[in-house]
Amino acid sequence: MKTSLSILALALPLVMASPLAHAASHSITTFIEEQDLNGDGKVSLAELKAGRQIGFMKADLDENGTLIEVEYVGEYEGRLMLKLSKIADPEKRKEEQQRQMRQAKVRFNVLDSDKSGAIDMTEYMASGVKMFERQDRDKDGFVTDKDRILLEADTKQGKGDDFIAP
Ligand SMILES: [Ca+2]
Ligand SMILES: [Ca+2]
Ligand SMILES: [Ca+2]
Repeated sequence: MKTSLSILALALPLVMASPLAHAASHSITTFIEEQDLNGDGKVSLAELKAGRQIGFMKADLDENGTLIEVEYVGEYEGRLMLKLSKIADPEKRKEEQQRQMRQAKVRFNVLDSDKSGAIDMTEYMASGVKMFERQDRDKDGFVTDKDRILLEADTKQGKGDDFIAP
């Protein structure tokens, strides 16, 4: 009994700080964490493009140059599981997983802009560039922590958006 109680006490703050509390500004922080390849704390468009290219190649399991749904969703699921492992509550984890996987399928259809049933590199890149431009709030060509602060201020005034990285 004593053991399970102390585990609960340990787990609780983790749940509170979980990615479930997903603010728009949080997505810029995640974006920088994931896309800042040279570790200088900001993301350039060139970095974004390089990262997108690697991501695409990783997902393209049969290496035919396009991503079908199972490839796109599968690659996302791998990264998602890693993130979700930080959520202590198994119920919450499952709920979040189902929600995120539903969104991944929706994103697949959005990314497949010509509705060919597969995402090609052009489509994948275009969505990355669009995402970059939206995150770069001050339009200086880099996504930085300053953009996160700007977004936070805009959100407070009701001008921010809930754009989620595809
Ligand atoms: Ca493929
Ligand atoms: Ca397509
Ligand atoms: Ca910027």
